[in-house]
Amino acid sequence: MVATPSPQRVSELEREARAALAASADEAALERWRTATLGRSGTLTQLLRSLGTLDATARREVGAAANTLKNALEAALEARREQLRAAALAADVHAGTLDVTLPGRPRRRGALHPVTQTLREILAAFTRMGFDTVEGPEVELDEYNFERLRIPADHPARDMWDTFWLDEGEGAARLLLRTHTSPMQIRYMDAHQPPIRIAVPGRCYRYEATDATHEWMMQQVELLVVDEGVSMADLKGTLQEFARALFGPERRVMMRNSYFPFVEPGVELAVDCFVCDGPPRPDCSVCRGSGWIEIMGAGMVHPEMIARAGYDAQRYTGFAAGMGVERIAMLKYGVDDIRHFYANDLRFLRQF
Ligand code: FA5
Repeated sequence: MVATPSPQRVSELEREARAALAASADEAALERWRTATLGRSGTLTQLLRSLGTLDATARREVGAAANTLKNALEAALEARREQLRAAALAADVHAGTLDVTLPGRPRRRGALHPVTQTLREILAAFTRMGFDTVEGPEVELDEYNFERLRIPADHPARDMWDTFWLDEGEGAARLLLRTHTSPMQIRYMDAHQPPIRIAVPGRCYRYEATDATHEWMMQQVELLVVDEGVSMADLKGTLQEFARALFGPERRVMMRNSYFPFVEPGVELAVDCFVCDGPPRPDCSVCRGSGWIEIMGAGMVHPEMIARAGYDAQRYTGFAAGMGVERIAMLKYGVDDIRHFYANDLRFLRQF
């Protein structure tokens, strides 16, 4: 049975409710208080519902008082909740379970992959020498990867690059994963006129067994320079300046004869082995006892390619080079097995 609503009843209810609120000491008690007072069948809600039994004047008076009380009690509940929270925090601090003087936990910062760092250094060195950076497709046509580099279908030089063929196209239109970045020599010459001075970074793929210096996926940077009067001396000077910029003056570089169908003459650039670091050791897995690590192939652009690009082969000459970024990263950081780079082992990667 609910008491008849009256101003006295409102005051009485307020006294009781405030006392009960003051006695509620945790979140659960606050929730019980809210249900008992302001909830659907709470005391104040019932009082408001029974206002209809009063005459108009009394209803207005008691109604106003009850609504004011409702707002006041809601505010009092929030204030009590805040008070309890502050008290709990103070107790925690006092008990020492929360040390607000502790320094924040630092977030571990990510870093660029060592091969990416090396690639950026290589490109920066060539940018300083006036090269533009351009990129080409990883899925390439036989035409650009082989044919137009003077490696026709029956040419034994195809054996130098074990190829991942894609099951589409035939002959020169057959698709493959490029085995080197050299196809961009052709693509670029087709679309531009000399003078040309470009560096072409990119991933290359070879279907071959892996070992300490061979991966099936690796990155290369191709160089192509075509202009009037470009000579072997320019090639040598550019590569020596590059080796000095990346490895410092103390690492020795060596150029020796090599063969690539798209250059004439062809050379290979090697850097002395950082593992042996002196007289070569016969059991060294990195240089295989030779004392040298090959980092790139290079040479003078074959005159036939200059002519096929539509340039005057009497007037223009050029040089090209293709280097392995992982090999260079190995030399820079003294990594003795190329397979570490892509093994996704954070213990290895965090060292750089
Ligand atoms: C080429 O790929 C030629 N396109 C390079 C070239 C360009 C010659 C322009 C002349 C003119 P080669 O197969 O030697 O050549 O590879 C070039 C470099 O890529 C090597 O010196 C080596 O540093 C790197 N390389 C080759 N195969 C691998 C491999 N499996 N894993 C890691 N690095 C490799």
